[in-house]
Amino acid sequence: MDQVARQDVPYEGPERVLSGMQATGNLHLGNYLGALKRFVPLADEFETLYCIVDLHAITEWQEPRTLAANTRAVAAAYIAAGLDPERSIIFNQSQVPAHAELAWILSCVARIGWMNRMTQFKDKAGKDREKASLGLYNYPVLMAADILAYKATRVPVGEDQKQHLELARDIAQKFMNDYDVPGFFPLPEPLIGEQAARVMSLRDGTRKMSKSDASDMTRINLSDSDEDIAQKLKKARTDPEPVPSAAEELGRRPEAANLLAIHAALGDETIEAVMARHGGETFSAFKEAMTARAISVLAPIRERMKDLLADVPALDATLGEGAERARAIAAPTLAEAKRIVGFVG
Ligand code: AQP
Repeated sequence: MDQVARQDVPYEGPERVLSGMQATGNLHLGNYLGALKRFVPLADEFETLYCIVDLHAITEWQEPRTLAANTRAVAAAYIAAGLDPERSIIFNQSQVPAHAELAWILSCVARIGWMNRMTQFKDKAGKDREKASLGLYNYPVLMAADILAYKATRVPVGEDQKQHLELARDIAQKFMNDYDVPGFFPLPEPLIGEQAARVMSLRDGTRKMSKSDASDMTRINLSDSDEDIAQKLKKARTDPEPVPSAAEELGRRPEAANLLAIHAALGDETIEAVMARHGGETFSAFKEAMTARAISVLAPIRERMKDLLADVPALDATLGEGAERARAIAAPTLAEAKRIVGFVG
């Protein structure tokens, strides 16, 4: 990333937290441990906005009815995981036009050279890059707009989003430099968890757990039944050695390290504590403990999601109210950005 000269004018607005998740499919344990679980305590400390990023979702093809269902499923997951829509602003991005409008302005600030370095685009577009949508390429600029429209100062994300956050900071800084408006935007800080910042596939400890992985056995979905959870953990790949008991072993044993990290994060304890208790056991014994813990955490979320999804009008009303509150925060920032750029009206 080209370094953008930093101006030494601090941002003086309020602290604000924003994050989002795509409505591209079932949320999984990686989304939960890497991001969603961490959203909840932040609401005690800060003004929080959590969106369902449906504009981002269509950067890859989404069947319209499935997109609508997935949008509601993510909203339900937010609430089921413990977010209170009275305290946190929960909404879907497409209901707030400021995201797309600011994204256009910021697209004209971001440089193609910066965008070409984004590893997520390279991963998602794969070899057939010419056929990827322009939206997929521009995804990180829209993400910068999501954050900067609210002048959010902190963004809880999994480790895979770190590069996009750095880009958002560079875009904010270049906007302020180009238009000579120091301190207009904050330089948002990623909040990356110490635990489970990168949950890996259950079938390959070197690949990230992902919604778009063709095999459902690679991930635990928040909608999975107890039986599914048990089955997936039973089949999770391990190695022939017993459960590790020392940190030095973890580097060469990615699948074992991943299971230990998941178990630790689900129980809010350290990997060291898990190794002290389970080190030397067989994986089948450890997986039983893991299954019990995973079900005890995930089953209540799943059941609450089902209840919430049974009342679609209520869920849509919650999203509508959230969007109204979000529009009220974003509107003055967008109006000011337009004025700064020189737009009339
Ligand atoms: N495996 C993961 N470990 C930790 N955190 C993760 N996140 C995603 N996967 C992991 C975090 O979850 C948040 C929401 O992600 P997203 O839905 O916006 O998009 P994503 O990162 O592209 O998630 P997926 O599941 O990998 O989707 P696909 O398969 O569509 O690419 C983010 O904070 C992300 O860091």
